[in-house]
Amino acid sequence: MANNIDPRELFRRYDGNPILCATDFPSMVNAAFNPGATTFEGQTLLLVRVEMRSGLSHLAVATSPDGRTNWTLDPHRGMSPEVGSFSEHWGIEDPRITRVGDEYMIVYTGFSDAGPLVCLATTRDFHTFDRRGVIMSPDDKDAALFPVTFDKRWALIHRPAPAMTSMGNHIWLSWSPDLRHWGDAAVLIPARRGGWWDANKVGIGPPPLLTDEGWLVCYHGVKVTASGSIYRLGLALLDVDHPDRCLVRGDEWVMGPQTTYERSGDVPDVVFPCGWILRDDGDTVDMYYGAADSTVCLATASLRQLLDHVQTHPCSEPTSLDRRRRS
Ligand code: BMA
Repeated sequence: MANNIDPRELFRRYDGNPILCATDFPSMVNAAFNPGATTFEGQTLLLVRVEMRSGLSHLAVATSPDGRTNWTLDPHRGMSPEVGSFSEHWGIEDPRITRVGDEYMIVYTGFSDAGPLVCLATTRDFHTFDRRGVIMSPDDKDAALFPVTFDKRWALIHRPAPAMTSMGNHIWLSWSPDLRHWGDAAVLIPARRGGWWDANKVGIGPPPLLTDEGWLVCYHGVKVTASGSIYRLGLALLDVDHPDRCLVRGDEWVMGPQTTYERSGDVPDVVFPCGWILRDDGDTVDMYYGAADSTVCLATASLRQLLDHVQTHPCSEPTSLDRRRRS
């Protein structure tokens, strides 16, 4: 399936991709994609966005002993949109899971009557979910929590969409003392402009990953072309104690749609990760992503190589927002 893939690519696609698709589900569904990922009771657990043949999505639990094979879909576990809810009226999408102690914080998109917004729910078992409500009003999506607090405040990465779309959709960071009240918002990673691969629209991928050199961030950038949008992935590194400071941002994308399953599907030319897992060897990063809004796939990288890459390929052209924040 892999077409013209350069062996020097940082992320290596799993030979068995896609690891999950619509026909793996007991009932007829349209697509399975954009999974959140974590480890739970010694297994890899994915919270998969399942789009029904109504067009609306819910989240299903899939587990595997090795994160690659023998996936089990448990029909009794997962999250459905809350019945009668304004904020989840048209479904729930794109979960990012952050583990805090033995609690899992799930930040996901609610498709509300007023547009996409950001919701938070917590769970300890992926059977029952405690909804903590809407934490960002519309239009806002692509959000993830850090697993620790900074001076007793939680930090959330999110992506509001301005009414004036020509201003660009940037990645923001907001703070909260209690996971309910959010403020002190500022742009964290601005969309670039012009011909860049991440011009005009960017959004967080998986939750930030803590490393000795800072918080490693993988984000998607969207390039609009004559035949549609291309969703690719780039890297940035945030300060360990001050995650609102971007230490370095890579200039090149590190993964883009190349295989048939990424280039063709409901939405062609999309790679869209919502979860990654650092394995016990401390270096293997398994990244789970949606391919073409149709299937669930896996790509693996070395953490050392990701960190080296972002630090040796710094952005050569800071945006005006970057320059303002540094002055
Ligand atoms: C984004 C999100 C994702 C989707 C992607 C590509 O805006 O809505 O759920 O995978 O577009 O269609």
